[in-house]
Amino acid sequence: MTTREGYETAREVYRKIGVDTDAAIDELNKIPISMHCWQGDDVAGFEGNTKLSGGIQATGNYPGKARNPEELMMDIDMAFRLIPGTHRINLHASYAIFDDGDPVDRDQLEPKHFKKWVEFAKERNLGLDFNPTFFSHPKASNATLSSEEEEIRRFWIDHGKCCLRISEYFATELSKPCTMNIWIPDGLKDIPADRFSPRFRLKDSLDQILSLPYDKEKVNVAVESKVFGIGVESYTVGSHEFYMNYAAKNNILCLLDNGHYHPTESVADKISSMLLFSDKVALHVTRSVRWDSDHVVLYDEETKEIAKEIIRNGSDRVILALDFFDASINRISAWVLGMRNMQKALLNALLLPMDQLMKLQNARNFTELMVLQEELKLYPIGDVWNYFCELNGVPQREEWYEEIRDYERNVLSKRNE
Ligand code: RNT
Ligand code: ZN
Repeated sequence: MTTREGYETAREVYRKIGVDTDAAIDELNKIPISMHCWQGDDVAGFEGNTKLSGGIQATGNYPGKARNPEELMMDIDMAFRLIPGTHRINLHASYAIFDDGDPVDRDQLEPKHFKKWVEFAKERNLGLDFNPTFFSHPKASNATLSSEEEEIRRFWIDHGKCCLRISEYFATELSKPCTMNIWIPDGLKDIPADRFSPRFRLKDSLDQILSLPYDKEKVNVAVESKVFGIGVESYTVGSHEFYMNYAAKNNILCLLDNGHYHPTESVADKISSMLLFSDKVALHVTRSVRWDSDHVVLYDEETKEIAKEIIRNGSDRVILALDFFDASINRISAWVLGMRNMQKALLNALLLPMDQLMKLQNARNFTELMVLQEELKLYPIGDVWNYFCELNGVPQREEWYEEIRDYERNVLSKRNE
């Protein structure tokens, strides 16, 4: 059976429950996902400081990691050859490219340090998103935007402002809005004496960064909270309540990373509440195994539930990015799997007879609702997925892995640490 024949049979199966598979495919093609550059090199960046700090960790030492901009770009290209659709790249400030051999510190970064990334994105019709880097730096060893040392806090405020200018430059050059996400690692290992003052300073620092005039149509500023990090287990300055209130009051975006909540909390459940009170919400989709471990996104229940909420509430209202860093497996496979899995989860949501399911809920017919939801799990989504891959000219099923194997043999295995 050809892919097309498989698809036609599946289309008929879905048609019987009122689902239009062609429409689902069109819709899926319109949803860009921001692929995080930092999976390609274990969040190392190009500043020559390979020590990751800030309570996050990439574990493993799988060979072949990208060591410079050329290699990272090559690897991103390889990944995008295997991922259906046109997407975005999420950069961190630590991925600045100083080609005149004249590096500057993070409080001096300028758009020109990201010119090569803009050229790269332009040639490929990709969008760019951005993140100031408030970790892996000597001035971040204690605290950043919440620091009690005014000189340190000033440095990081200036970094935030530089990044806002760079984000605007991305949006202008690419004629696509750029999301700039702020996450800081500030917190305390043990019981604080004063929870208020660091938060007061963080609020003031954010106010100062955002006092820089910028075009709100071009740059979506987002703030990302966290429950805890390694070494800062007892207190996180940028908590969920802090940022949710800050974002609401200042009309910026709240970013929800599904690794950043208590393990029984569900980010899928938060999306509808956020969207009742703001236009948009931003997401970092990841997989936490017992803690914010940043494992590769799978096609699992949590991801599917998040995707359902994205589709139910309007995919144009959710700014979607991935965030994980696994150094124990082929890094390009990690990207491809995470991206394809997120897309599969979106497709799964697009193939649900949403109206019918909602009707059952409203009629409080919970038996039939459960029956249908369970039976839908074995509907032939795979045939629709394969056809979607064929339409986009990327390999189907596990066939993509062969290309990674060749790339590993011909390119990655020749890289030495
Ligand atoms: C850390 C946050 C943050 C980072 C990236 C590298 O816990 O999730 O988003 O992962 O900025
Ligand atoms: Zn994150």
